[in-house]
Amino acid sequence: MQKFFVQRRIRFTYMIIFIGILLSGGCKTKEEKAPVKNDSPERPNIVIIYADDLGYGELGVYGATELKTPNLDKLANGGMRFTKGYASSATCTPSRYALLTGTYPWRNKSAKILPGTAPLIIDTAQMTIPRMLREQGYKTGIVGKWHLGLGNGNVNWNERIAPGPNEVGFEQSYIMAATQDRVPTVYIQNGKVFKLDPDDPILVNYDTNFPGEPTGLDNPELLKMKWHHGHNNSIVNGIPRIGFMKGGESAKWVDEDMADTFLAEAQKYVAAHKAEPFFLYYALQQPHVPRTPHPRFEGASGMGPRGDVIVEADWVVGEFINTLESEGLLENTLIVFSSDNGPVLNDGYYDDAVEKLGNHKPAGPLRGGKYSLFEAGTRVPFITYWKGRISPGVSDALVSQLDLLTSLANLVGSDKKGEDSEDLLDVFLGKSNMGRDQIVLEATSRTAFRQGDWAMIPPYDGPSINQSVNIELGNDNEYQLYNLEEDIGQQNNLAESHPLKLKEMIATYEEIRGNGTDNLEALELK
Ligand code: NG6
Ligand code: CA
Repeated sequence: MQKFFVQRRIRFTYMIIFIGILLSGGCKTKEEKAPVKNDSPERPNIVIIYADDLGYGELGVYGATELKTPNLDKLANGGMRFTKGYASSATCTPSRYALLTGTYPWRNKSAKILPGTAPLIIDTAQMTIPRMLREQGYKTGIVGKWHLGLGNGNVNWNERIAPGPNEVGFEQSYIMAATQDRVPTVYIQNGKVFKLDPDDPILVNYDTNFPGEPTGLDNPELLKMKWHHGHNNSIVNGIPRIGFMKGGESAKWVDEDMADTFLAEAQKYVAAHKAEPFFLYYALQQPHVPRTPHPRFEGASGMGPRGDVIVEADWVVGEFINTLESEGLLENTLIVFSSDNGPVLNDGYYDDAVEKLGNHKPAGPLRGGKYSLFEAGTRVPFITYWKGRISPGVSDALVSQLDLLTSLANLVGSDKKGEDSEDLLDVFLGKSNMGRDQIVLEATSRTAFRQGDWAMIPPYDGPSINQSVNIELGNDNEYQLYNLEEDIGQQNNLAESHPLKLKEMIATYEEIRGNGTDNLEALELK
């Protein structure tokens, strides 16, 4: 009899312990998603492929029917496709800053669209993805668009240009300084202008032209592409640019060859480093203006140059992945694909982007576009792929490019973190659906807030539409509140009907953003 009770007590004790284990970790709630340290760090190669101005609705897998993107569709179908993946900003420089540093761009006053002469905006002591990986023994390289500034404010383009990518963690760099529409229109390899003839030095100025040099404004007869707004300074290859440039003839890029040039450099990088873990940031220039497809892609989309360069971008991604495959690296490489901001049609040149769009919807079902606080500004294609490791699927978790730094650190066994970067490694690998709770989104120095299914845009002065690009910016003198689950197109402002939700979101937003209570008071006055 006593033995029976002892056995019952033991069973009871076991049961209590079991329940205790369950409560302490077995059943995780949303609040408890404290980062799980990765006990078995790995060292796969890591590649981030980053498009420029590619919208949420641009790929077949994201709903495009008029535009064919077979290679990116294949990548997405073989990996994890995120439906709520965000760039940090609706323009390039701030998004790229956030991607590399894991820090919100609005914390850095210089993180705005930069001219080609701007100084480097990443502190050379700051943690970045390449620096973190380099500390872990990775080889690190960048090929493509930089647009994070170079030098200290007074660059001599004829000498070594520093600081730049090589001073913030990249051992190798082959870049364009800013954008394809900004001077200097040359490639820069490890700080040196590529193929520069010392007898034909480069001069760059964003304020005044060099005497006697033609411009888009004064010499329309020299143009093969016409400017619509802005873009009427120096002419290079018949294309008028932003900023003035003189000299450097032998170093000037050929716009139509840019995709092939960057692809070849990316492939070279892989071949050179296939024996060691490497990180490559492959920053495509498409479909940013000026849209200059190689002649073999001209007409490929039936949508004019904008569609053609998206087809071209899809092709280079396919070729690049073929290289990884033929080098036997696909099972040992984590690929992340995304875009720096949402889509724009007319971004300053007459290139038929509007006229030949047909039924294509660059932003898919989203409202706004590049420069906008509405969803299309920052919600972008976001794909992770790792053959044999990421089971193909679609994830609705809220993720940001900000999160890559801390998540990749966890993957490779580093304890480095970005200031605003969450560890979502399991989410990126498709093993968890618990993404971020919230995110602050930026668009040309204004910010909005997403929390769960809700998006909140504070009141802003300024035009509701940017007439030049014909994009709704999200400015309104009232608060805007949208339930994205029910209203992905942000048509019904629920601010009036959901005052408590609005108040709660403003409070959290201001806590993160550090705006004080100005906006909250304004709300209460209403
Ligand atoms: C804008 C340019 C636009 C584009 C953008 C930067 C004008 C009128 N517009 O100022 O064409 O270059 O800057 O785009 O000059 S981004 O994707 O690099 O942020
Ligand atoms: Ca961009």
